[in-house]
Amino acid sequence: MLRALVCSNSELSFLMEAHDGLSGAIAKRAGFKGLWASGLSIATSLGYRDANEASWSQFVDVVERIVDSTELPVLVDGDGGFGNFNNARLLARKLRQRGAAGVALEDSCFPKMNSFVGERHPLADVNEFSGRLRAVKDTVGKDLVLVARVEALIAGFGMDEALLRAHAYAAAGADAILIHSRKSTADEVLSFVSAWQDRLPVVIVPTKYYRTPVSAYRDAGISTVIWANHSMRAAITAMRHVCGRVSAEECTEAIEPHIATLDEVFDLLKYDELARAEARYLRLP
Ligand code: SPV
Ligand code: MG
Repeated sequence: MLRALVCSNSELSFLMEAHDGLSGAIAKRAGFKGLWASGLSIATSLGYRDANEASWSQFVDVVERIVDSTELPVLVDGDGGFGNFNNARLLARKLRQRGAAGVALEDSCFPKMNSFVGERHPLADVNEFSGRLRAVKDTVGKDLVLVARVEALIAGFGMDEALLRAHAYAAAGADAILIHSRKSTADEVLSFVSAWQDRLPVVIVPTKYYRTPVSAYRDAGISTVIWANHSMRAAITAMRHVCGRVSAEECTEAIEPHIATLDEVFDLLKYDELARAEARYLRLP
C-alpha cells in the first residue's frame, strides 16, 4: 500500500505525521491513507532533541505503537540509519518486524541534527551512504519501501550536488528520492524536480514552504507530500494553553468546553470494541 502511495507519479499522495498511537489514530480518522513516523515529532514527544538522543530501540517501540494502533502503512523516518551500513540494515530489519511499510534514510552523519537547526550540516560521503542504502535494500528491499533523502540543499551544497547524490542513491536501489529544503518557497524543490525528470518518484516535506498550493506539486509530478510535524506542534500549542489556564485559574471549568471529552477519547481508542469482546469472551465464574 505504501508503494502504491509513494511510488506512483500519477497521483499526489499525502502522509501525515504521527508520533504515537494517539496521533496516528487521529490522522486515520481525518482520512489519511498513510503516516510519516517523524523523527522530530517522536523525539519531541519523548522529551528528546532530534539529534539521535533517543535510541533506535526506543524509536522502534514508538513505531510499533503507531503501526499497531492504526493499521495504516507507515513510512518511518530512519534518520541516517543510526550509524553505518550495519546499523542501518539492523534498524530496517527491526522496522520490518514491527510492521513498518517503508523507511526513509537521510545522508547525514551520526549523530544527526534536525535539518532546520544550524546552517551547514556535514553530509555523509556519497559512496558510504550509498552503501547504507544498498545494505538496507539487500536486507528488506522486498518488504519495505526505501526512500533516500537528499540533504544537500539543506546543507547548502547546491543543486548539482543534490542531483549527483540523487542519481547515486537511485543507482544504489532507492525506490524514491526525498528532496528536502529549508527555503520559504518551493522554488529549489521544483527546480530539482524538473532537472530530475521523473527518474524516481519524488517526496517532499513542505514544512518551511507551506504557502505553496499543492496544485504546484501535482503539476510538477511530485509523488508524495509529507506533513511532517503538524500534530506534534498542534499538541504543544493546545497543551500549553490548557496548562497555562489551569495553573492560573486553579480550576478546569473554563477549559472544559475546549478540550476533547472523555467520550471522544473512548471513541478514538475503540472502547466499544472492548465491550463487545468482553460480552463474547469474558466468562467470569
Ligand atoms: C522529521 O519529521 O523528523 C523530518 C522532517 O525528518 S524535518 O524535521 O523537516 O527534518
Ligand atoms: Mg527527521
